[in-house]
Amino acid sequence: MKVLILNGPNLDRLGTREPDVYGRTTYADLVEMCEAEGRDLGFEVEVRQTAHEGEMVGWLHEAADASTPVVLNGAAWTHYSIAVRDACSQLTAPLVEVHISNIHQREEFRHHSVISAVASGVIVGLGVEGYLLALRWLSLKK
Ligand code: CA2
Repeated sequence: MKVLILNGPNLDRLGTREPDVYGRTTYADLVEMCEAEGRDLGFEVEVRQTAHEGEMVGWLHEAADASTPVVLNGAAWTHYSIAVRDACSQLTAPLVEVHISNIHQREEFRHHSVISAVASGVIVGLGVEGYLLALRWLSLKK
């Protein structure tokens, strides 16, 4: 079974700055970790990142049409993109929203997610391991 791991703007900069907030794992490391976890769980995992909202919406439509489970870190879009939320609400398989940092301990504008209400579940503040936990939860739903 395929799982799409979709990442929003700036997540490709992981490991290059703000290590106190996001840790030292690079985006390339994250991709490798997710692919390895996926292999162990018997998933075909594809990790993507974009700073283009329309591209993200297109990927979510692709997942909706193929009933592919999604792990989504919408990054800044989490807090304001109704377009991303509306695309998420059309998904036909589970959606796990992941945030590396604990958005509730940070600036007030990060406390609200427009995605959470349409997600199956949310993992926040557990670092990049949150992605791996999301994959494990999805493996229980197979
Ligand atoms: O904690 C998360 O995973 C966030 O989704 C990350 C977003 C932020 O806007 C959300 O509020 C919470 C930011 C992604 C940018 O990540 C960087 C990592 C390292 C260096 C620069 C940016």
